[in-house]
Amino acid sequence: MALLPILTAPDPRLKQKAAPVTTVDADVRRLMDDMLDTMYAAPGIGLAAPQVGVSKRVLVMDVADKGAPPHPYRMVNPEIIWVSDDDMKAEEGCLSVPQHYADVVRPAEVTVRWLDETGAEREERFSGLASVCVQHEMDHLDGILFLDHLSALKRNMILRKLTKAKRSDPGAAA
Ligand code: GNR
Ligand code: NI
Repeated sequence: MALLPILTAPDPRLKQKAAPVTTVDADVRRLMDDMLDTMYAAPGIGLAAPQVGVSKRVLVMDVADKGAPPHPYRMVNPEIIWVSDDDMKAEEGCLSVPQHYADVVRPAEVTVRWLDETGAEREERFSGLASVCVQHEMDHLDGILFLDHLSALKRNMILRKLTKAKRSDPGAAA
């Protein structure tokens, strides 16, 4: 069990495109376990490796209802292989954009293909909150934050507040 520090915007490491994983080895498995510990502790429903300063195409998520058994996903090199024609709008937050929330429009459903923790290929169609979450996490792998889906006016307003918050409490941001 290890908790990793979560980077907050603005941080250049959150803007970088992460590199594919070449082998799903013990190090990658430990990274995903540590990311799940960090995500549950936050608490959050998803976490992408760039948020903990690791520039690899790795994400974890668990959108199970509170009280229901946990249902963690560990995804390596995920790819969206199908998107629905219809869109959905949902309010999003981000552990790297603390205390700010905004509506984002995305495809309502997506099919994702990835490697699991054993290196096996998996594929699943997601809808609802799971669809929002997996798209939000995959954006992180390409250096995209939910802020980048907003108008420049809204984005810059939030970024200015985050910069100010960091200046008055630099320890709050890793
Ligand atoms: O915990 C999280 N909640 C959330 C809510 C709505 C849409 C997306 C998310 S993901 C977020 C955790 C996070 O920042 N993952 O990158
Ligand atoms: Ni996020």
